[in-house]
Amino acid sequence: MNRFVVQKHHATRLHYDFRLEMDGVLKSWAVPKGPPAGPGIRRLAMQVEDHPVSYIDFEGEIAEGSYGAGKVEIWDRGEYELQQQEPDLLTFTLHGDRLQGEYALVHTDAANWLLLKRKER
Ligand SMILES: [Mn+2]
Repeated sequence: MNRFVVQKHHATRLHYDFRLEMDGVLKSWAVPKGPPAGPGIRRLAMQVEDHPVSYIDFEGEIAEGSYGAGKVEIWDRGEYELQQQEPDLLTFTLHGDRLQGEYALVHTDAANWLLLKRKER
């Protein structure tokens, strides 16, 4: 299984960086309101640049004056199973400490995606 991480990032604007280990990199989305707690909630997830896999364990302080300055803490981590991988749709099951179950990322336009939790089957 591949790994995922959610890093809570206290930058100028608080957001949660949702990252999936995929194809040798961390595919990354910035989620301003954080991952949805339950089904029926859609959260804007802006795709950002891929990060190196080594970043998966990063916690700490990004220095003042650097891009993304502020504290980064690991909010959740674990493994995931990929179910569907299409250009505009990813579905996967998360096995994290906080996030458990089936989620989807749906591409809407430009860098914008929606992160949602799917109903239990
Ligand atoms: Mn960030």
